[in-house]
Amino acid sequence: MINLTIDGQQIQVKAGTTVLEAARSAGIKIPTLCYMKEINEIGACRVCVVEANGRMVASCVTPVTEGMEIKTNTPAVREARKTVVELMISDHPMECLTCERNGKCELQTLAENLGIREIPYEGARRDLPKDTSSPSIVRDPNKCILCRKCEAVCAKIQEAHVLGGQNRGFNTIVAPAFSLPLNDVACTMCGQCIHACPVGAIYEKDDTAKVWEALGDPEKHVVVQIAPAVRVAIGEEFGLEPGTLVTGKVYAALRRLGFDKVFDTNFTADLTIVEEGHELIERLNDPDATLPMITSCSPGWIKYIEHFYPELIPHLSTCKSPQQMFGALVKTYYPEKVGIDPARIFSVSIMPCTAKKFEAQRPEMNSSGYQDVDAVLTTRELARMIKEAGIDFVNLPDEEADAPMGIYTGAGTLFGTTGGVMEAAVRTAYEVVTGEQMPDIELKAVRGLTGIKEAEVDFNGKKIKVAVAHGLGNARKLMDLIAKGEADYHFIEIMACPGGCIGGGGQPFPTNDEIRAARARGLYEDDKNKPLRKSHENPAVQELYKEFLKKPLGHKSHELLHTHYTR
Ligand code: HC0
Repeated sequence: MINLTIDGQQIQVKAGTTVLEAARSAGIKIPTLCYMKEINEIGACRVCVVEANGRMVASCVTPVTEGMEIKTNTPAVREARKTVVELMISDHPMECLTCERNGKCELQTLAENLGIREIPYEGARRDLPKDTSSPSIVRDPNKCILCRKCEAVCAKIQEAHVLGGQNRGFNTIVAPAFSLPLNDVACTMCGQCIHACPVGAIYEKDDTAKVWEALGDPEKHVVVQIAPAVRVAIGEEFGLEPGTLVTGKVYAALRRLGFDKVFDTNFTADLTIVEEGHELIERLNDPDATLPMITSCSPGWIKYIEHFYPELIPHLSTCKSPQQMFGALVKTYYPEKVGIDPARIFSVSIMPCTAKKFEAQRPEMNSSGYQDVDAVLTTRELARMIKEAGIDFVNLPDEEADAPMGIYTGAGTLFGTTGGVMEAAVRTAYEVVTGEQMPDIELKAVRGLTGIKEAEVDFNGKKIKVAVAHGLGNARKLMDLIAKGEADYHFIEIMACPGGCIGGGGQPFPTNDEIRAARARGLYEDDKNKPLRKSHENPAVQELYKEFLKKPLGHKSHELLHTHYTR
């Protein structure tokens, strides 16, 4: 152990601890911009300067030494931090009022906390074009402060390695190799870079104008679906605690915004389980089938396998994601049922995910004869629309979703957290295979934020081995095992984002592990409180099969609910 003094406090920490972490352990807050523990410890921004034995050092990259004397709040330290931030602002566009991160920008907060009121320097502002090539993500290099957090998350958490430093000196920017457009590189559009960015240099493509226009068009019948993970996160935008379950308020808000029908993605999450469960059973019974089967509902994950492991695509379930199953049915089954011209339907989805914008625009996602999902909004975009409309979200009454496509079971809601698709699938597959009730429907082994989770379920003597990975770096580990022929699993769930959709790139700021865990608890609470907790028991799904699809994996299902991905 190392003994040192921080601001007069004697403390003891493990050898190798940085001054920043030592100070945090003593309850002393040092500001940072570029720091991410174990992910980005590069001392790029220098905001965390302190005095160590009388010398100014960046605390995030300075290890403690025996007898060290640290001072974090001297006039010289305060002045140095102020100068660092003033210099950063001197070449930063002063567009705070119109910036996506206005009010949630770490640089803005820092300037406020350091009492910066005037900028004594005039830096040269850049005027580089924004990269708007991606259907999901916009990059504004003019706002980039070169903290490299996006690059670190993309490389170390998602292992996609799409972003990196380009050029040198004053011309340095963080961008894809050769400054190619995001749409032309192996970007999965997961949006984890958005959460890492402390300023407004990366953000989702804003589709709210499209949706406002449709809502204002009397000829359009505007329907909406909300994804599982939105209901436990959007409350944060209105001051509620992370994980607060606000499903009924979201439905109420959507009606007040003018949507003609308010439905729920959880309905098609239940449907996905019925289709995917039967697909799994079919593969288990076929000695020539490709195993393990891997879930296909996370579009960032789909893009990742297409770029990095195309030879493993046959492992993917052919099921479309719940968003896209919903899109196909809302322009076929639903208009047929209620007697509307499908050409009038404008279908919107509210997602925690930026990659869903890309998924909706994939050319194969038009099996209804139209683009199945017309517009995708993130949780943050919906919150902005609610604010713009002046809706008092917190005091809204709880309302119900519309039938039939708003009815869901506890299994459907679990999709929003890592392990949830697996837990839901096992609940249904167990009963279909064994014809018996599962003794305990809660598959606790696949819950929680451990990167890769495993479980074995006994289907009446047949042992089914499953694995769950979240975050693409963890997915890569499982893919490498499969590629080497060393994975003895039957079924794997993969979600692109750490934590699953609760940690999606479109979720409120901030998103961290504590908040992910709180959001997951909200979904488990939703599941627990549902009278029906198994997808195949959803009466609206049963009615859909009776009236329209006829049977799982039948002709209509293949036409509307399944797809094939290409190398
Ligand atoms: Fe998800 Fe989904 S669970 S991917 O994270 O499967 O985005 O929440 O909507 O489609 O249902 C996201 C969340 C979804 C889909 C569902 C799946």
